[in-house]
Amino acid sequence: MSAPVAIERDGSIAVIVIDYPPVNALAHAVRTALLAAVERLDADPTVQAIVLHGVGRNFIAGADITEFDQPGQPPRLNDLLSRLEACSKPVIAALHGATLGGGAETALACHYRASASDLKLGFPEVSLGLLPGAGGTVRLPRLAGWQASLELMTGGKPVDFERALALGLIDRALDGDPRADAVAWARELVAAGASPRRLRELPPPAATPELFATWRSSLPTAARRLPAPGHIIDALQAAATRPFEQALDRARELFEECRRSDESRALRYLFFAERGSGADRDAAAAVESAGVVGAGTMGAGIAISLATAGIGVTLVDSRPESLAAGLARVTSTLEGSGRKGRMTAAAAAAAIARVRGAAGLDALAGADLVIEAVFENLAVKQELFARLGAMCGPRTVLATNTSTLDVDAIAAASGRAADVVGMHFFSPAHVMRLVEIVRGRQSSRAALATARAVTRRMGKIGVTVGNCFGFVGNRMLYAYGREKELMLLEGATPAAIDRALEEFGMAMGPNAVGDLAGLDIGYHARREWRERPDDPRFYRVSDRLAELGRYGQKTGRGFYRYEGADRRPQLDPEVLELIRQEARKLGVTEREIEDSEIVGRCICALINEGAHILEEGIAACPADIDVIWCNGYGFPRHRGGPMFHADTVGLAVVLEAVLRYQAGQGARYWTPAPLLASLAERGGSFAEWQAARAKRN
Ligand code: 3H9
Repeated sequence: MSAPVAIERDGSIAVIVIDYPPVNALAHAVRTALLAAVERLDADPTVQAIVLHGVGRNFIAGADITEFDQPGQPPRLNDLLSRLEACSKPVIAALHGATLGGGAETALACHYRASASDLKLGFPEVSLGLLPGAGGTVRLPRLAGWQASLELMTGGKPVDFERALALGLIDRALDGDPRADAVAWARELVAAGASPRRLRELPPPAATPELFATWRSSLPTAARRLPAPGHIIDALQAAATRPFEQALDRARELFEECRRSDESRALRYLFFAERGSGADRDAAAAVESAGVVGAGTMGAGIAISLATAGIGVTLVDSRPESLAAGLARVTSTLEGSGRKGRMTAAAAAAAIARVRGAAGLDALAGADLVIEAVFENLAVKQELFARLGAMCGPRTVLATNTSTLDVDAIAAASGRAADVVGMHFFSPAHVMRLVEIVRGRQSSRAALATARAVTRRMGKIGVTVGNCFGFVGNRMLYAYGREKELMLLEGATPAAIDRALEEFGMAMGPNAVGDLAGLDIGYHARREWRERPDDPRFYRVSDRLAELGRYGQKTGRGFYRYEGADRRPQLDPEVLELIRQEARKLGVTEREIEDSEIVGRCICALINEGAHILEEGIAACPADIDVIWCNGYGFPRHRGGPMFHADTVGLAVVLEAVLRYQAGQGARYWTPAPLLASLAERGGSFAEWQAARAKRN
């Protein structure tokens, strides 16, 4: 590997070149070399100005996140940036691409900022449970003001070139090669006698305490429960009231508190877990054309995702009215994205043009990939795969979007099981990033690699899982849902259950989720599940509601009642009465159920099922389970996912809870998974278990 930092000369202009793939993170080696370069060039009388340039697709993507698990090694980024800012010659940052976190802070410590138009400048630290800890909270307000600083840092979203220019963050636009243009501008600055401009020498703009108080109280509830957003506001407030150095020290202290928090550990873990283990070892086939069978909500969502990724799509539905509705949904959704600025109007029009409709499957004969999204019924899917298997070309990968059915049974019907995989999308498919890629018994490595590559190309997170009822996500959901249904019969109201789990951090309580997804969907899936528990209490309340036509939001009634324009969920005494009747019929005695039991039973059920899934090899590692639950089921990201959460609270604590529920509820659902029991007994964790396995392989 070449040196992470090099010095190149262009006459009296020196260029510090950072070349540290993949994203020029400010790792220890980079900081050390950068500091040495600055010292050397500052002392060199032949140098008149310095340009800071990042090789590759971006300037600097921030601090090296892998280093945050250990105490920092000098030089600290703060000290390096203070030295850079103190340089006696003009230092010019040549920005392009991702300029994030510590990268943006580096740009602010430079005296001048020039940028190419592909800039994405921002402070995403909050999404890692951190705050900009290398002077960003003190320097940015001096340039962009308080409002923009609060917005950028508590929101974490980067700004593009135009917004950065409007905020005064950019002094000069670079039209051609960023490095060469920045050197030319440095020469102009020298000729004009420009001297270093240090943000630390500017006073902070005026601010009132109310400004920060208002911003604090306007944070969303979920953000208010976490340390980082509040700490960011504290750091900015310190920058408004204290001298520069003291404000820097305060930001550094607050950063350290965040870095050590469980929330930040969890979010950093997810950052890497979601990126998987890097490049795929198996080669994927190129996918230029795809077919989607079934033009319902799911099929249309999948078609939108494929088309947005630049893949030509044929959407097939034998019912003309369904096909027309599906195509109309594709067009209106993409047009809406163009209008709302989620993509350019030209990109939306291009994506719309990539989707065409067809009534018959023969239109798919030459497709590279076909994804089925028809009614969730095994016989229907088997019949379809038999036809697809016979009619598609030998290179076509066939994917089923089933959420619970047996992928092997569907694959067998195709007559070419090696080409068949599961691709389980989540609804709405064009929004949700998760795809479970299901490995059938005979799925070829190439077919799986192709499904993973297409998933990545759509900007989604693909997790490869084994085949069983519900795969990873829905199988665990059944354990979680089973407990909440039992607790309904035992006396917890739907609202009490939802509130307790939302307090824990779930994006939505399970009863509200059921109403949103449609209680009929789960009802039908359970009828298709041959090995479902033979227990009259199992999903009794959901089943009764579905049988009464109370499907949830779409019928205006489910666990809750939805009335009025805002369709806010309202308690429904009829549902409470129905639950009491069902409990009486089943002989379940009602009792007071505390929030801690609601959360404990639902979350321990998830963890115990997750441990079974790991033992069976259905999930390759605990991180895969966590990625699935945080991206598909609204598990709180700041807890890192169910398996990370289990490690955080301690497996002995989880085991003790499982045994307590066993004593109260019986062993039917509450037998500890052997992996959980053995790890807990020897003081281990899922993370250690995974590390030991990775070492062996
Ligand atoms: C910070 O700066 C704190 C300071 O305020 C204070 C310090 C005192 N570190 O995402 P990709 C790896 S906090 C280490 O697939 P893309 C990533 O794991 C930091 N590694 O590419 C992956 O590895 P692999 C604030 C990093 O093109 C590879 O690079 N900054 C880092 O889709 C490619 O990543 C951020 O939060 C890092 N900082 O997106 C920015 N960044 O190939 C985080 C990436 O082994 N980064 N990697 O799987 C990003 O948002 C995206 O990676 C980026 C590129 C937009 C840059």
